[in-house]
Amino acid sequence: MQPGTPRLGVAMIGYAFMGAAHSQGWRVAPRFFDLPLRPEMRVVVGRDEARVSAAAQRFGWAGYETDWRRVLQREDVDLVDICVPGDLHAQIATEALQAGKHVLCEKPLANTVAEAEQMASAAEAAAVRGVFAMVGFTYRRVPAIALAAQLVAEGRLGTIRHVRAQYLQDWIADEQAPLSWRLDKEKAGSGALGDIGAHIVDLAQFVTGHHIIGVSGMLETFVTERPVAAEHAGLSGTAGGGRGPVTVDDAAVFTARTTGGALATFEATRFAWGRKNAIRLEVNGSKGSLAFDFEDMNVLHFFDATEPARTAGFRRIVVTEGEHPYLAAWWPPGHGLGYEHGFVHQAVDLVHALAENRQPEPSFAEGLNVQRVLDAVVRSSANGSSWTTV
Ligand code: SOE
Repeated sequence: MQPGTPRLGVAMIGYAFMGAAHSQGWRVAPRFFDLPLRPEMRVVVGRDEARVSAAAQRFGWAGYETDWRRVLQREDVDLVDICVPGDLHAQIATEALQAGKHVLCEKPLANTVAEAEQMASAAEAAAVRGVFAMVGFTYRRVPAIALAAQLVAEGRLGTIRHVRAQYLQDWIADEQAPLSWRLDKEKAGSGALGDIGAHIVDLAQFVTGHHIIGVSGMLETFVTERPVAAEHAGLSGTAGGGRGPVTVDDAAVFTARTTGGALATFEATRFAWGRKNAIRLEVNGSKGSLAFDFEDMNVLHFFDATEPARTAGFRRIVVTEGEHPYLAAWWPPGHGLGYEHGFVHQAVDLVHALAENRQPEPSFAEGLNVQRVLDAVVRSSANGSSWTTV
């Protein structure tokens, strides 16, 4: 980065799993990419002083605060990065935008469509003043996914006919796995649907360039009561005494139609034993197919149906060449990337958009669109899986 590069003061609210990942993004981005603004990790916010000060030290933040409203008053903060559960997104994002701070907000954008609408209109008003908001659908920044989107946009797949999207995890497949905020509707809004289903809705729309126009869905909660957690660690934790209700869905399955005339299927579950973070996306077009699985995230499979049938077959592209999206900044070919690189690329893309005074993508409007799809799935499921327009 050039000496004299203008600074971008960042405040991050929350410091758990997502906070650690975002910290990594902010810390590494300026070290590997030439950025037009230098992100500075000024302050991390959390309610528990002992824990937030330890997080500041560990993740490399210059300071900490225990009240998020205080950072909105700080002159040295230009951007607020929201990494807390969904019940706080609307309030923090709206006040931050009103205070003139750019916002990066974790997904799903909100817990309800009404909150997402409020956030999208706050973002629209702020954009007029050159203050921008983006939602953190990080998997868009996985190079193999970005390459898939490029191939579709270049017409290599022709007309898109099918999207098959799955997000499979198993971290609560054990019926004794304890409760956490992700299983609490008040905090998370929904379960697998919003937490991981939101990602595959975004990915399907991002890769194809289509939007979902209607759905037919089913939600299920397989385990309705679990032990209360004594300690939280990572996604789960250790069980303590007593039990409490699970108030969200464990799994969501839905079919959909898209603006481009494709038929799509979606499955999001935390009950797929052995599947840890399997985001699988398959797209079939009139001229070929693409397939991706995050558990082999440096690879994209491409079938080109215009090739002679005699030798045609799925091609396994190792997406680590300098000409692949984001890869010029990284390692020699074959030296793959990991989960955290999506957060680095997210910071890079956001910083470029801000420096160029343009709307970063995905915008809050796009986050609202995903929220409307999730809401349609909930309504459909509650109504015997009836066809529900978005
Ligand atoms: C838990 O299911 C979780 O951490 C999600 O909240 C993230 O968005 C996903 O990327 C990984 O899994």
